[in-house]
Amino acid sequence: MEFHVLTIFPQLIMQAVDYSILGRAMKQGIVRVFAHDIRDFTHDRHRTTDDEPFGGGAGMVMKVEPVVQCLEYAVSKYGPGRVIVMSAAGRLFKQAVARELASCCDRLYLIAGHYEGIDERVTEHFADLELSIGDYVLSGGEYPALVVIDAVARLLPDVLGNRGSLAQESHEHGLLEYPQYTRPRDFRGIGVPQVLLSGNHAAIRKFQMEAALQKTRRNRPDLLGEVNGGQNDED
Ligand code: 9D3
Repeated sequence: MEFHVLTIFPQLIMQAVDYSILGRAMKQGIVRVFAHDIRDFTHDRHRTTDDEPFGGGAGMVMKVEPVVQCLEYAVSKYGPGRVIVMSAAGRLFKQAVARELASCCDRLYLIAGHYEGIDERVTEHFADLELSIGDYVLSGGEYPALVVIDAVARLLPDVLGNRGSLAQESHEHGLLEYPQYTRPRDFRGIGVPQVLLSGNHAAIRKFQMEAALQKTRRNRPDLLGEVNGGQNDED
């Protein structure tokens, strides 16, 4: 699968992508990542990619021409694909979206803006989807694009040595993961739950289910459809 990131920081994308499972998947040829420099598609002496917003307001907006020309160049060279604008105002990127993209797309174009946002004409006329990775303010779409690439790439057959459906397991049952422990059994007097050392597999499963439920209740009551006291969620 090919991921094409349109950005003014192409080196950031390529350097980040060399690490972890993505680096391996890329060497295996399962995943290919390209970073296209939006600045290469400016035509003025200062290589300007942003401008003041019509209607006023703080900050700068990424200009439509360099972004669209960059996209058209990449599409003409590599072929068509799903076009996604990374935006704080996008639809929330969830595991289900990652699964959908992994199964239905061979080539993704991820437009990562910087500044206060991208000229809406890019989103409205040249993109299929607008995605946010969560309710917090970042300074650009570069890390969000990397998040999408990582989440989608690890679902592809043969990435991670796959394990195919195992890679999807974590959020599938709607609970958070149960806590895990490894050696040593005693770290500075802090032990591990006895039952995990018991060899009683039925008891172990039961403990893990209860621990997962307890953790979900504490950290993500929204996943259980319970009322959140306003402690953990927004901001
Ligand atoms: C005027 C309000 N703006 C700043 C408070 C909105 C805004 C514009 C541009 C907020 C962030 C950004 C830059 N962020 C992204 O491009 C972005 C993003 C994010 O900030 N959070 C979560 N997901 C994403 S995807 C792209």
